[in-house]
Amino acid sequence: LSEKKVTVIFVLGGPGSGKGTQCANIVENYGYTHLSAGDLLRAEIKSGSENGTMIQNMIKEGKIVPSEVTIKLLQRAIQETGNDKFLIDGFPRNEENRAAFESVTGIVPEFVLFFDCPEEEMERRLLSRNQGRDDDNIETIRKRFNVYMESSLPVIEYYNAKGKVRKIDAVKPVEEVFEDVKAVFIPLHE
Ligand code: UP5
Ligand code: MG
Repeated sequence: LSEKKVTVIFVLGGPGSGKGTQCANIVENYGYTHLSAGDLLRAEIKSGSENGTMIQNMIKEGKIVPSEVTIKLLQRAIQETGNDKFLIDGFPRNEENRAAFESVTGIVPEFVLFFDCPEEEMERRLLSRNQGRDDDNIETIRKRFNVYMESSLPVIEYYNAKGKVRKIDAVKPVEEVFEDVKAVFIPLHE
């Protein structure tokens, strides 16, 4: 992996802040490959892997899956595509994720796209998503919010201190949020 020069943007923000929605828009317009860590973990459960039950239990509790599991899935996905630029959505979620990814892959993100959204709006979105996700119930949503505040926000703070965070107001309608996202990407692609 290290000999292949890849560009990585971490897409972070709370549960239901719109990471997946906006990544789909970015892919359409700017040719990145979207890797959602949560989607990769959910696919791993479905595949019947030996880690499946452990992953399922952790997601149900809103806990962060051990980084070696998630990093292996991300590395495999990066290697499988022919692309050289990636949006990594929903990872790293804690300081250990962040440090392990950097040391295992040698990849440092170009920047962090941060979707900033109030909790009550995120809760409303998650409760009305209706895609049958095991973690979209009020008990698990509360746990996800707590883990986000305690473990994931410090990662965003870490990158913010390095001047690497591009913060987006994510409470607006999808199209308006994407206008702000474009303002971040246009200068990189002209
Ligand atoms: N929606 C989106 N944008 C909107 C807008 N501007 N206005 C109104 N509605 C909007 O959006 C959520 C819903 O809101 C959708 O119905 C959408 O239409 C609507 P979405 O784009 O799906 O938001 P997203 O931020 O992607 O929400 P998601 O629920 O996927 O975020 P999480 O971070 O909670 O979920 P993730 O899949 O990343 O992780 C799930 C779990 O996996 C974690 O809790 C954890 O247990 C585990 N995990 C790990 O352990 N390690 C990892 O590295 C990653 C995940
Ligand atoms: Mg998502």
